[in-house]
Amino acid sequence: DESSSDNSSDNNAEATDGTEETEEADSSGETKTIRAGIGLNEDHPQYKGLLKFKEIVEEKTDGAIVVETYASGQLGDDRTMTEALQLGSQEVTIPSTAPLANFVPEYSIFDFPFLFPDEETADAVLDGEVGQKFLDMLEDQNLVGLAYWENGFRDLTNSKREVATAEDFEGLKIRTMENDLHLDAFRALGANPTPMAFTELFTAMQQGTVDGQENPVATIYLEKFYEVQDYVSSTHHVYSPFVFLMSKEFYDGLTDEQQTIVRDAALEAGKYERKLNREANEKYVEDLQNEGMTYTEITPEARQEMVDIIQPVLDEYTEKIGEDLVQEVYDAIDEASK
Ligand code: TF8
Repeated sequence: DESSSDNSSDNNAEATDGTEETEEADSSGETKTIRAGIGLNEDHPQYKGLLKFKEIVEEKTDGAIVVETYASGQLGDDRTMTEALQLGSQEVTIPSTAPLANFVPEYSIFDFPFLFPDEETADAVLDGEVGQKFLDMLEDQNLVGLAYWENGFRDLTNSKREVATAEDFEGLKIRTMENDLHLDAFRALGANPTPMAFTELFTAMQQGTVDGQENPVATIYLEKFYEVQDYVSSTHHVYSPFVFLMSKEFYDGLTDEQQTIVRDAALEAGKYERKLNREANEKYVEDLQNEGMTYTEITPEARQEMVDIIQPVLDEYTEKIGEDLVQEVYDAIDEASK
């Protein structure tokens, strides 16, 4: 709902986990406070992963660092919270890579449809050299990327009709993340895409401003999209990583030991979050059907037709991102898939 997403200063936002503001302690420099904001609600593995991060950091630093967690877009959406980190008015957020392409254009590669064949390959590439190369690109944006977490394989939902083939996209008003590649790919499929922050999405579907959207089934179920959407298709068209971001100003102000603690905590909590996210996927599909949604399997032939239609868009973005870097990612995927 609108109220929870308004950008009230965090002095008014009540930390989701109830942690009291430690304003006075900060000024004396005894404790450091991490204001960690995410877009999804407390039921989502993204929040459970954040609580795990909080637990590890507060325990390992013996309370020298306190983590306040703000869920459900209380501090803003992916882009505005990332900007808050750049300004130093917030310390942690965990956006999808798609909106990060507005800060580092090369991040659009992660939204190449059908790039990662499965989660294991995604883990191997993201947690390896190539993944680290993309995290390093965040440094000159005043951001530190500490780890990749998992949003997941994205599926299409809409309130108009079953979508089983590329033709079925024709004319559908689809909300996309704020990412030019997503817009161009859905245009190529004949849809009518609109970029929109996640915090505005539920209302837009409720009011019929958009016919549909695309997100992993965890989000579709846990954010109750079944209340405003009738159809879901197993398009699995993009694997979305999350990036655990920390403001560079805050990170640089930590001791070497504290930097190691927050980095290791982000990695460990990320593995926990990926596990939670994956183990419930089948269940979410069943839950969505139980809530009345029609689930449409996309056949390999139908998926191949979508790939062929979108290919010219990928060729264009390969130019923009740089042939060599794109090839490096594909080589890492081939290597990991062996
Ligand atoms: C989207 C994304 C978001 C996530 C979350 C807000 O559709 O998938 O759900 O980035 O952090 O905007």
